[in-house]
Amino acid sequence: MSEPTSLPGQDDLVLHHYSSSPFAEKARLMLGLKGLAWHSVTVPMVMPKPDVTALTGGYRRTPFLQVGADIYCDTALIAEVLEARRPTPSLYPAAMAGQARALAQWADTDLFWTALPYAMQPAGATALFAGAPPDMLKIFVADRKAMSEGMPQVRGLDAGAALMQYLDWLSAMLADGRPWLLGDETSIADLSVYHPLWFITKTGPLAEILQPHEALRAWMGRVAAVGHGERAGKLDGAGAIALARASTPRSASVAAGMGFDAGQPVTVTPYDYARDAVAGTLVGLDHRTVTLARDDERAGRVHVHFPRIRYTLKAA
Ligand SMILES: N[C@@H](CCC(=O)N[C@@H](CS)C(=O)NCC(=O)O)C(=O)O
Repeated sequence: MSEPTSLPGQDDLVLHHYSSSPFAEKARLMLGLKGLAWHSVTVPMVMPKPDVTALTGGYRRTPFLQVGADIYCDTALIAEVLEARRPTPSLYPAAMAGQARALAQWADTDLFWTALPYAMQPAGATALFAGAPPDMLKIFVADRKAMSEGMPQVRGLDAGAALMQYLDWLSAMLADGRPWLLGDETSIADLSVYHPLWFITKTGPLAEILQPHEALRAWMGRVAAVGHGERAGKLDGAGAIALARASTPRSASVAAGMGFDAGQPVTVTPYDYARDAVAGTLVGLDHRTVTLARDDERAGRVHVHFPRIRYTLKAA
């Protein structure tokens, strides 16, 4: 008989992720940079994800962070939550904060959506899915095709050409011998640029594209050495839902002049892909974040938080 395991506390950090997810690797590294302890929930790579959507209300992307009955979607927001929890070392050091945010946003969008089609060319996909059940690649490709419907489809050769240029740009940043992309301090830019390149390292022969970039590869070694913080425990989806149910969401407030009122029924939808609308009651809003309250049959009352950038907020 297995020992009953106790749930994490209402203030503990719970990361919902899977090991091969690049954005999850960014989140794990953020936890590592901050030296934080966290509990781990492994989520499925493809739909359906009933335990995920019980908590998020429909947002399916990976990772997300749970703190009791508060659910933080998107690594841009997870970074802010971790920064508030442990301000040093900062993900946005004062001397480079603006540049770090802008470079991170480029990496999480353009660089990631260049690395992905490059990596998913046949040789890369074969390496990435080596050892997976025979149908997994097919299931994955169909899932991601449905998820990214309407996005421009970048061909492998186009992605490869763009990636070569992007690697040159990044190498040029390190040409003066600085340890981190923006100077002497690690920032969110390092972790955001790292995760698409980390994904490329798993693509067998396609990883050769990194070979000429010696300084960049040495920098990747420094980022990897940041580590993942302390894995305090493991939890399954049902445990995470039980934790939400046993917790009370944090209070939030709606700022005046943002075009919406507290208590209004709204939806929040990612702009770009995985455009599943999350519906709820507006309880928090400013120019940086939006928070919905939802009542879930299994998870009870939860607050689901999104960044304001790259998410559409609409009256329901
Ligand atoms: N902007 C999001 C992007 C997250 C993202 O695209 N994650 C990928 C995995 S690396 C994903 O959600 N894929 C579909 C899935 O896991 O269901 C973030 O920063 O968290």
